[in-house]
Amino acid sequence: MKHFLEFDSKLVRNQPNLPERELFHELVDQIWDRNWLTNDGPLVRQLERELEVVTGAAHAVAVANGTLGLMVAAKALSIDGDFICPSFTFVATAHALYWQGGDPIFCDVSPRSFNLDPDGVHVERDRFTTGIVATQVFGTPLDPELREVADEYHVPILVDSAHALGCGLPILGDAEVLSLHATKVAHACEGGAILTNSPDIAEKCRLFRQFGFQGQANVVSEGINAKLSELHAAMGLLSLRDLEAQISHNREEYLEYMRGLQGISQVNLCLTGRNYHYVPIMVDDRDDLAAYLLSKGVLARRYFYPGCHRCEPYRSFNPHLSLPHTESLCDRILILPNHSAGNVSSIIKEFYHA
Ligand code: T4K
Repeated sequence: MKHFLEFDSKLVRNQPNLPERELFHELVDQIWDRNWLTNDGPLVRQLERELEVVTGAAHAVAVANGTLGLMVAAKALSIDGDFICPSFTFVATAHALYWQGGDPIFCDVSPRSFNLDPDGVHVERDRFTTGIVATQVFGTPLDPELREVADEYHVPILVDSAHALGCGLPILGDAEVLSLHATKVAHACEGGAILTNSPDIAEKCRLFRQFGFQGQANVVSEGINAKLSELHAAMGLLSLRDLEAQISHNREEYLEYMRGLQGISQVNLCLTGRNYHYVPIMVDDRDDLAAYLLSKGVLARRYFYPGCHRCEPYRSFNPHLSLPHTESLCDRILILPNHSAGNVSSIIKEFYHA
């Protein structure tokens, strides 16, 4: 089978943003000089401080990727049994907690915000629910009522903020998790961070991230290896410094799409978060349009097809579960590349003979 690189690299597609090569080399030289590669190194700490400034969170705890961030944060919040969770999210949201013994109760999303619907949480929640896990899809804000629902039922909220860096959203969850994966608005190749305003939760996450070690020799709790390396932190720091420029570029592209897609009645350009990293459109004939774009050299992605509840192992647990809004979105949303807006819009016009 061909590696997707052979195929994808020729296409107009979303791609990682790279900082200046020389700046990366300078940081790599520093790492060499210190010969300090991982275990809470100085670049990791610097990245954490800069993430705190950018997000406004009191504490940022860097981790090896967003998935491990969700696992560590869920452990710190004791979300360890049934948890309410959207199905319109990347499968990592459900997998991370299921992997450590949690049981997702999939709940429908609002067709307007694409995010967890607080009314659905009221319906689905029972006395065994240990927490609410909510994704800020495309970096859009959660309904603040979720906080009230969580407080009413005395359960914590874990927010999957993998898409939301740079969106300026206030911290609503007890902990929130960023992804710094290569395809995100700022990235560390692989990486992530847990954000929280609680010093106790931050302290727990730091312990769990490093095998439960307090200091060099004392193991005071359970733990896992979720540490970020210095090399990854170097990339993360430089990428974070380009965040504002990246957002301006994304915004220009989004506005260009607004102009380019105007008047095509079949296409609904959806709202996106303030980092404008995702350009979602909603169309009824999504798969035909995606195939047409591909035939013209443009890779547009289906998000989050088919929906977590229709992925294994969850589908087998509850094969008849129906989440109408989620299913409608999974079947109609297409993410366009966040560059080449003019070109892609004209191909879409062609498709619809608009
Ligand atoms: N929660 C949510 C809501 C998430 O979206 C994610 C991750 C997570 C949690 C978990 O966070 P992490 O554990 O990943 O930190 C990607 C990413 O693999 C995944 O990180 C991401 N979400 C997910 C939504 O997207 P794919 O399979 O859709 O994309 P991928 O990796 O094939 O790349 C997309 C395009 O970018 C392709 O055209 C190829 C191109 N590309 C990709 C890479 C990695 C490049 O040109 N260069 C590259 O190095 O999963």
